[in-house]
Amino acid sequence: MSQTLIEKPPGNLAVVNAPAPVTGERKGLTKKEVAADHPTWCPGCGDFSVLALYFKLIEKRKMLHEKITTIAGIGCSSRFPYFVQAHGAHYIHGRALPFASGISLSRPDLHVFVFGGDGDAFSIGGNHFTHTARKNIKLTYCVMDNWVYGLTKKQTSPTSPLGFKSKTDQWGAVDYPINPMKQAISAGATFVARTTSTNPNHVLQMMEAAMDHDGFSFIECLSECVEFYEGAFDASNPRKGGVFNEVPKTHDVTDELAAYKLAGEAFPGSFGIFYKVNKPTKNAKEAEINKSFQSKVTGLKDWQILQKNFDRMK
Ligand SMILES: Cc1ncc(C[n+]2csc(CCOP(=O)(O)OP(=O)(O)O)c2C)c(N)n1
Ligand code: SF4
Ligand SMILES: [Mg+2]
Repeated sequence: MSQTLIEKPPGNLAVVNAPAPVTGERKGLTKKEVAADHPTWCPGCGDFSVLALYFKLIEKRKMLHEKITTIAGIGCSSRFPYFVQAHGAHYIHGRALPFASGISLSRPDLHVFVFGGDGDAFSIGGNHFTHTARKNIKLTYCVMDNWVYGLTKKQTSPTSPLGFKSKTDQWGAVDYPINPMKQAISAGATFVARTTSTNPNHVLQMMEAAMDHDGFSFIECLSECVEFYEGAFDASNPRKGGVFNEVPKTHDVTDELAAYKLAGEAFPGSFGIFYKVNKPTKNAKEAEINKSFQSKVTGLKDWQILQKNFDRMK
């Protein structure tokens, strides 16, 4: 398997693991085949578990190399695509979603997975999060929330709780944290779920449900940074004396207000699917426009139609 460096944006490395073409009968991949480099995360980092479950998902769903697309921004969690032996990119800080949107819109045969951290998603990438959600672009965004900037060694993140002492808040964080679940619901995400890396079966369950959703699916996955925020999620981990409560069976996932109420519960709150509705995706709407346009310009290829549009803007 060859690893090809593609043209990189200034300051960041984009890498594509280009699998060799396979002939003959195709089988799904095993974890061994899809695991690339040895992850460079600190021993005990919650991100290991998320990666292992992604491999499990690939294996379980018998996915093929060329159908796996893993995109991320910058951060410890965003190193994710480096460790997956398939197509992917470690893109610009906070810009994973627009990059992934382009792939999703142009390749309806793929399901795009985006992984990243709380800083990447809600600080520098905050706007992209809102707009990708409201456009209902078909992809899965799994934010590995550790309530801190890990890669840059302990700065306050948008999800750090009040009072958290960091390099940027020596006396404790004074800014109110954002609530990722509320943010996702109010932005228009059509699938909003919450899980924690300490419950592997649950993570896999959420990933599968997200992948099967036709629209923008968002998962907040608590993933402890053992180096800079040790014990942050103990209250949600039964092995550390905490409680893991699943979303009540009576919860109506199509009820936006009920989902919002769940999102407002005090930590550790509930885990599971908070919100899930079916709405036309941007993918479907664009495909519809293209189809009707193509009937008027028979004989032209997609790129020629696009070129015509650009020419019109000149
Ligand atoms: C444009 C730009 N600004 C700032 C940085 C520095 N930087 C890299 S990762 C990061 C935050 C990472 O935090 P998070 O997304 O929570 O990921 P984690 O490391 O915690 O997994 C920052 C500020 C950068 N690489 N590029
Ligand atoms: S610094 Fe924190 S988030 Fe980064 S690899 Fe280490 S434990 Fe994980
Ligand atoms: Mg983080």
